[in-house]
This record gives sequence, C-alpha cells and structure tokens, in this order.
Amino acid sequence: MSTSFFTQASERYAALGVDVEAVLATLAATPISLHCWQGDDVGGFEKPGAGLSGGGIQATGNYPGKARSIAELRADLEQAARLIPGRKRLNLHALYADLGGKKVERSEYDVTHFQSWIDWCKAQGWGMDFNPSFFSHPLANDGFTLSSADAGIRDYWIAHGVACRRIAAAAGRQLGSRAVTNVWIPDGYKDTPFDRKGPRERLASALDKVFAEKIDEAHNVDAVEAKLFGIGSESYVVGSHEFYLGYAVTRKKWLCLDAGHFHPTETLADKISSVLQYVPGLLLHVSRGVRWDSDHVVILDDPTKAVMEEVVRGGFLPRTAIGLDFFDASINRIAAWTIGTRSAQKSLLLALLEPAKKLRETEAAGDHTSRLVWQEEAKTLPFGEVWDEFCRRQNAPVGAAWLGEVKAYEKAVLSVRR
Ligand code: RNT
Ligand code: ZN
Repeated sequence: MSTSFFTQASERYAALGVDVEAVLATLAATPISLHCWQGDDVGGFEKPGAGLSGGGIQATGNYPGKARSIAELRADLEQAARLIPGRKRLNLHALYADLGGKKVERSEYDVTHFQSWIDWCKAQGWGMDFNPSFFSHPLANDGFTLSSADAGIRDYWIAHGVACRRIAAAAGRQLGSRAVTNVWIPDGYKDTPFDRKGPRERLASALDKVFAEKIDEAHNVDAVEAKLFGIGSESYVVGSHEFYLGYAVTRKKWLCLDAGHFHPTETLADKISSVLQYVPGLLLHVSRGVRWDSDHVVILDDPTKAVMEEVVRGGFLPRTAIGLDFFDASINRIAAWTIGTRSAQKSLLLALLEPAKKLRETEAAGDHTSRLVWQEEAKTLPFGEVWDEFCRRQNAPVGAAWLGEVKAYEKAVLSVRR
C-alpha cells in the first residue's frame, strides 16, 4: 500500500526531472555528525559531576536521565542511532576523554585517552569528528584562552589544540574516514573593550602555532568557528566572522558556520556560495537559535531548508561536513538527537528533491514568473512519501513510531538514573 504511494510520488518527481532513486542514494551516502554533547548537557566526564561552565554557552532545563558516564552516553547514542536513518558519525569534544578516573591535563591528552571512543566508533561503523575543548576549565575562567594576554595560559591552550589535531588524525587513520577538527573558543568581553586589536593578533598567532604541524588531509582537516556574541561576551568576541573568514581564506582552513552565531535577521544560507568561493570546505553546525544563540533542537524550518538548498544547488556536498550543534536539557535527550537529526536529514532530502532543472531553466530564460510558480509548486510535492520510504529502506522507524521506543527506553533506563 505505502509502496504504491512512494511509486506515485516518484512518478510526480520524475515528471519534473527529479530522479528519486538517485536522491535516496545521495541521502544515504551523506553522513550527519551526531554531537556527543546533547547527551549530557555539555558536561563531559573529565571529573565526576562536572558540568558546563563558562564559555558563553548554556544548556537550560532539568529533564531527568542525562548520561552520567561514558558508558551511559554511548548506550544513549546507540539508542538514538537506531531511530535515525542514514549514515552517522560521532562528533566528540575533548572533554569527553576516557581518563579512567585519572587527572590528565588537557595539554597532555593523546590518542590513548580517546582510544575507547575510536574503538566504539569502529564498532558502530562510524567516522569521528573532533573538537578541542576551550571551556569548562580553570584556565578558561577569565574568558580568554588562545587569545589570553597571559603567555602561560595561551601556551596551555595551544598545546591542547596541537594534541587534539593529533588525536583526530589518529582517529581518522584508524577509522579510514577523515575527521574534521573544529576550533571554537569562547574568548571575548562582557563589556566594551578599549583594545580590540591585541586579542585578535594573539589569536592569529596562537592558531598558527596550533596548526603548525602538517597533518595528512586524508586523516584530518581543520575548521574554525566564528561567532557574533555569547553569554558574558556580549560586547566583543575575539573570533568574529571577519576574523575567521580572513583566517580560513589565508590559511586554507575550513570555515564552520553555526546557524545560531549571527544577527537574528541575517541569512546563513546566503553566505554559503560566497565563502565557498574562497575556503576549501564548509563545516555546518546545524542549530536553531531562538532570539539568541540558544541551541534549540533543529526542526524542519525555513532557515534549515535554505541552508541545505544552498549546499545542494551549489554542488557543495563533497566540500561540506554536516554537524549538529544543539543542547536542550528540557526534553528527553535521545528524542532531541532523533528530532534534530531526522529534521536535518529531511531538510537535505527536500533540497535534493527540488525540481532543479525546471527552476534553472526558467531562471536562465529570464522567466521569473514561471520560476515563482515552480518554487511554490515544489513546496507541496509529496516529499513525505519519499522520506518514509527512506526510513523503511534504512530499517529506521517510519513517522513518529520511534517515540514509543524512546518512551520505553526512558522508563527502563533513563528514569532509574538519579
Ligand atoms: C559555541 C559553539 C560551539 C559549541 C560546541 C559545544 O557557541 O557553537 O560549537 O556549541 O563546541
Ligand atoms: Zn557551534
């Protein structure tokens, strides 16, 4: 029955020049990097009971059942992964190091502290992406890390950055899948600074030291993530957009665009075809800001759809890494992963299903009337049938059927975590 709905849908798309089988193949081949930090509100496991501190980001909510250990986090990720179709990767932050109860400086981290994560990724058939953690740490408490005026603090964080690239490269090599290592630092001022230049000079030079070691791009590429403002850095962020765009262009780094890091009236989608004229690759932090960089769970909304449209229309998928970045502690965290990842995938599917040929032709012919007609028609094509078929083929639950599984897992596993 439902197969025939899918067949009918495919025929409608085919009539507009869209090859649904090719679309499904592309969707299945495009990995989404699941961010470990949704599972425990960005706490990490360096020391028991540690929570997110500093860094201008905040997880709000007290929903019970957050992961309290690496084992719990992995079990939760495995549960979410069963509910999400398609290829997945793990996006790991350094503060999730497996230290076996020992105290190790972040500047001293090496692959041994992450080997269990790499092995876990291998068992899942996932690649791994990585993030040095420049927050939730005593040496980040005054709000400055790589751009600190204190050379000792700067050197500590440079060493952490160097260490993280090596760890990521080792993961990339072992897993046979290139890692993307993303550098985001919280550095900035709550109130208006006098000297805006000094911290930026220090950051540029510190980054050059972090990236000095040549690493085979088959194993790791580096991205840098810009930001407009954060909590406690409302007036000045050292790593602003202009700073990192210039840095990425001149140093041939990937640029990370996070959907929550711009003025709320800015359109992230429009930036993609501009920055990819000049930077080698794009890391997306798919997120949803509500009034500010609130990191709400991704939904199938217009901004997310527009981002995926730009990536697909530009033929940029091979140069784009799709990562998620949200942390909602007010709802079931496994549901948050599932909703956010499935919504990102739906956005990508919609973009792949656009009647691109028609739209290109009408635009090239200067027929803007027809272009508007087909843009509107595209919105009511039977995309849901294609999504359901994708889930079926991937052995993932169709529709909201996954919610029952989350509720059962909550009852059996999450509710007994106190
Ligand atoms: C913060 C950045 C950054 C973090 C994660 C935890 O504003 O978006 O990507 O959310 O690294
Ligand atoms: Zn981000």
